[in-house]
Amino acid sequence: MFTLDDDDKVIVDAAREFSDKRIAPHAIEWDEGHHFPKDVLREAAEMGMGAIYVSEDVGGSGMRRLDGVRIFEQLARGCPSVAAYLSIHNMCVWMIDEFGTDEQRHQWIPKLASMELFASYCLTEPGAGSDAAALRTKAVKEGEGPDAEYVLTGTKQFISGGGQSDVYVVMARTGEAGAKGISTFIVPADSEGLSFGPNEQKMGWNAQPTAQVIMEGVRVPAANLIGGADTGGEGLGFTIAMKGLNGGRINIAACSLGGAQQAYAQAVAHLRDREAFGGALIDEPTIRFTLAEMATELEASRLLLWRAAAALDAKEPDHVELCAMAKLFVTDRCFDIADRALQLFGGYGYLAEYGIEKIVRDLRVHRILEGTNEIMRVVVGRAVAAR
Ligand code: FAD
Ligand code: 2MC
Repeated sequence: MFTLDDDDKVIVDAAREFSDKRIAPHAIEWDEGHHFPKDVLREAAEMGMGAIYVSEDVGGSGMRRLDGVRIFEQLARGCPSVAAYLSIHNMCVWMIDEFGTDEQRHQWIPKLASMELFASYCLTEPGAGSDAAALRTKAVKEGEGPDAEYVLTGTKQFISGGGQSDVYVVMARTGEAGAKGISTFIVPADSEGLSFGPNEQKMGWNAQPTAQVIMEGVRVPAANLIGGADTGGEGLGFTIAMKGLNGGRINIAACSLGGAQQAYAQAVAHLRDREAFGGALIDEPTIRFTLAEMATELEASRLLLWRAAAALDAKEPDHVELCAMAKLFVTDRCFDIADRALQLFGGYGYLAEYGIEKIVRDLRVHRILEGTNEIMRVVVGRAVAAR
């Protein structure tokens, strides 16, 4: 697991080359113009990155989580925001693959894998963020048999891809209060009663939209309940959402790692060239100490991330807390690395044209979303206390 074999290298090199050629050269411009590069994401999907760890019989790439985090690290070297949207899309596709009926898998996944359709994950609400099991969006079943429908009413907050995605994977309440009363639905963008808030103005993550998803009596066929209406899909939604997030959390961490690795590499190059006090700044001992710490933390981040991804692949009993540990450690450390890279750039680090301040802005939100880093401490703390 610690070194890449020839097959691993092919995957990582392909992702790196794609990132270098198709993402990195445009990242600053996309950030400034708030441009969501759907065409480039579709090119990534042509290479198998639309459904990385999804079954091959429905068009997925059949790769491992370990491959996934390595791919997202490379893509995020080009742009953390674009890579992160792709990671959320992948999370949604995996949820349909893992928990959907065969009919749902065949109906939705081929078009999601090719990214003819884009997907968004809808858990958070204005009144329920960290306490996700308190969500209030309602789904009421009407009718029975093949004509049965669910009617969804409620608002989802901060939805990545909101307004631009074609498919919304929505967690809604079909039963009692708490986690056990939640179910997961596939809601197509053109459903009557579905609308979107304005694109939120954000500190970073500008190369993908974030918007409210508003459901006012949205009707979906009962066949859109993930897991199936006839086979007990009702009530499984919270578990489906959380299992999706285990993988989502390591993918977001991988996006932090890629951004930090890029900021670090640019800082090293800058310090080699930058002369002060009669020599190159990289020869200043305190600057070398800083770089040594950054390099060590990057390596430690990568190790924990790969460890968590391998644990998820193997469904090891402690994979939930390992994914939470990786999300907590990697997103915190890598934000700090990017911030130190900015400092090492001096005033140039603060200018948009070098791309470092963009990385800092993009990585900041990784400590908040897919479960805040305080919630990661809650998850790890519960596991520690239960031992
Ligand atoms: P709150 O839950 O109100 O938390 C406020 C503060 O209290 C935080 O610091 C939190 O850590 C702390 N806190 C809460 N509970 C505890 C506790 N028990 N112990 C200690 N501290 C605690 N959601 C989606 O469903 N889909 C998306 O696609 C999506 N994309 C997003 C994109 C962006 C750009 C952003 C900013 C958010 C996105 N989110 C998305 C929402 C994100 O997951 C939530 O913002 C996050 O889970 C926190 O919820 P909240 O904002 O309601 O904060
Ligand atoms: N993996 C698998 N199952 C899980 C799980 C996980 N990570 N977390 C919880 N569960 C299960 C848990 O085992 C329990 O099942 P059972 O009753 O069968 O034992 C059930 O879910 C309920 O769990 P809890 O009793 O722990 O629920 P609680 O309400 O106490 O809190 C908490 C759970 C705080 C961990 C959860 O609400 C949480 O993760 N909150 C953060 C929300 C979040 O991550 N939002 C991200 C939105 S997406 C996003 O930001 C994007 C950018 C896409």
